[in-house]
Amino acid sequence: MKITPELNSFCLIAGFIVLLITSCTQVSPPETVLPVPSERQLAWHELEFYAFVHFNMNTFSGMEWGMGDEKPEMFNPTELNCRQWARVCKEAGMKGIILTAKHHDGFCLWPSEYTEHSVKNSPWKNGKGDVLKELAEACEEYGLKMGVYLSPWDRNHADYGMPEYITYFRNQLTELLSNYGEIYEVWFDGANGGDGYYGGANEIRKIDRATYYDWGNTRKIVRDLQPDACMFSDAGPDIRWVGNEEGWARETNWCMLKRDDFVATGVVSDREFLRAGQEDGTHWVPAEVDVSIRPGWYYHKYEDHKVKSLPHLLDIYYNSIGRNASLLINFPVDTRGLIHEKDVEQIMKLAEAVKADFENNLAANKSVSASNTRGNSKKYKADNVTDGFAETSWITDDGVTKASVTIDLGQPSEFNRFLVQEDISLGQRVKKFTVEAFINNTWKEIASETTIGWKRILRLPNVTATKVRMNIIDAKACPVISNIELYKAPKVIIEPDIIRDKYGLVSISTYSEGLDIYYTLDGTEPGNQSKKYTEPFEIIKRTVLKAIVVDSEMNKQSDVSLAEFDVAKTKWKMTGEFEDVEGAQLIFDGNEETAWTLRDTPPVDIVIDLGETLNIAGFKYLPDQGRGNPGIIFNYELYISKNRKIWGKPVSKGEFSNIRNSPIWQKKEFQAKKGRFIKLRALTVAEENGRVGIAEFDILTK
Ligand code: FUL
Repeated sequence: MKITPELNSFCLIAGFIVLLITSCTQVSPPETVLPVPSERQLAWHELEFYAFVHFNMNTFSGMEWGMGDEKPEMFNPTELNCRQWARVCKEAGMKGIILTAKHHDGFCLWPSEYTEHSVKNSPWKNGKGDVLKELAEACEEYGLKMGVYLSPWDRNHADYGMPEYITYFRNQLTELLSNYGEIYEVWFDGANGGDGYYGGANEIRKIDRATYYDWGNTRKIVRDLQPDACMFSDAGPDIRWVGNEEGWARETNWCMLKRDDFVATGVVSDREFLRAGQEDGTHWVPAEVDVSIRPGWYYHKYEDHKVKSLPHLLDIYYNSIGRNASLLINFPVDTRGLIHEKDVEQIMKLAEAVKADFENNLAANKSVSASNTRGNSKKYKADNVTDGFAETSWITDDGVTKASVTIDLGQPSEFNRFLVQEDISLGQRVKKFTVEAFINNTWKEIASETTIGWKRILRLPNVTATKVRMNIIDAKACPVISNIELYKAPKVIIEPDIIRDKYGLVSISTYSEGLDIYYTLDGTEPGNQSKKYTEPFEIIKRTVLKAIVVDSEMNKQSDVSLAEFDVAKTKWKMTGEFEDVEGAQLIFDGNEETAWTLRDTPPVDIVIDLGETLNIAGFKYLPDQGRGNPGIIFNYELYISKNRKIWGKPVSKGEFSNIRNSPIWQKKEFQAKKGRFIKLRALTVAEENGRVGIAEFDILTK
């Protein structure tokens, strides 16, 4: 056939029309994979990081669970300032605050119409105050959301356990949800029923969790008054507990739960379901990780030295937000009514570290290709994962549950964080994925993981690659990936951990890998000209060890860690009745986290054989560092003997002043005396429970 100019133009036009038709053909969006989140849940997912404030009667009674017989007069903060709470939370990058409006002891932080057991009968602001109102104003000022914790269990109320209490509880709920503006989360604690004051009855009251609260109708109040609020309880209905209070979710974490299996009671006996969700769950009930910045939920002065460290907080951050859960960090507001300085310092360290980790997204706007794109449509193209828009996603054809997406970084780039998100409005789909890096022209697998959900962040060793590929290995249906980000988080330069075992072997460690440790043994300040730590070494006599962490690349160094050692405990032995007690060895192991709790109540003698005669001029005692009234010695005597028969007078005696409030290392010095046996006599303890607990014991020689 002869190609005439007419034919040529005809072909061109026809081609154009075919192209037009193809590109105009609507590629259908994927079907949702049920269940999917509600609008209110979607809004909640976006918050990710918000604060709990435990501040109430327990702050003043020193308890974690008050009995309900506390007097309103006890509630008297001296400098209560909700604006300080809001400022700290805002600066820390948190999006809201949930306050314990009423805890198990029943005291109300707002002047409820339905009880006398509230701020209205306290000396604070002459009974004219309302903490909820002050918090609502502070949240408004700082652009934060506000949530309320209302304990269903009430150890103060005379009617608890009877139908009348439900009316009371609902009235309170109505007050809280009507008078303080928008509430984003209502926290219904799972702890329920037991002993209490109950208006003076002082008895044990049990309720039937399945029926007592008539949850269906109680929850309706929340839906009617605050339709956008999510309700938290062990098994939802909107948000589930993560099954621990330590700050972690499982790596495999589904947002779904077979809610109806639990919803009647709101209690899940197998916590594994809470930690990991259920792949075949029938309802969208994502996990919230609740954890306190200190060991306790409420403020106790004796925990001032136990505010979580930056490494600990970073682990919590990555093990919650990085694992498809939200993070609710608690501040135990103190008796002044302020977030304590030490808590502020630590949360700001976390905020700065998180900011530094996610400073520069190396994948932003980089070109992306995929093994399959839904209907070859631009709408679902691979680049959607790096375009910065949550609304656009890379989606494959129906039935394609194995697919890859490759980000071309254009040049060798170093990273150690991989962040990925699914568009959960279409359901959580991915069951398994891997990440590969293109290094020196070869693909190398750097991660093999399971679920994604709203957000998954992987912490990886530093990798330098030109391309990064994510392979979806298995999914419930075609994957819908809305976002991928890559970062190079800086190393965390924090003072090193030093630990010496019973035999004098000293180990020094850093939190981040790839850092150097330098140390001195003569009391001088270490620097990068000091001795470099390469492996554990021995210290068997009196020595001051100072160590720092150095990042040579960045020319940065940490603060100094200081450890004062005396003789190694190689030959030390417990004697007498404790000789074979396994736990007794824990007081020589150099590990401050482990402790020995004695069965006997004081007075009790602990006799240690040092295995050699030493000139002893002092001793050190670290009480049990565990949570909840660990054993703490208060009055003591210390004796020294050469032969374990003649002890003479104590070389030191008295009290460990303020040890209950501050259970840190106690050091006592005395006139030196030679001896091989040491007897520590615990005369009294600081806690009413009468327990004697020892984390570590040491001596000072001359
Ligand atoms: C628990 C409560 O019993 C604790 O006191 C605390 O409020 C914590 C957040 O939830 O179930």
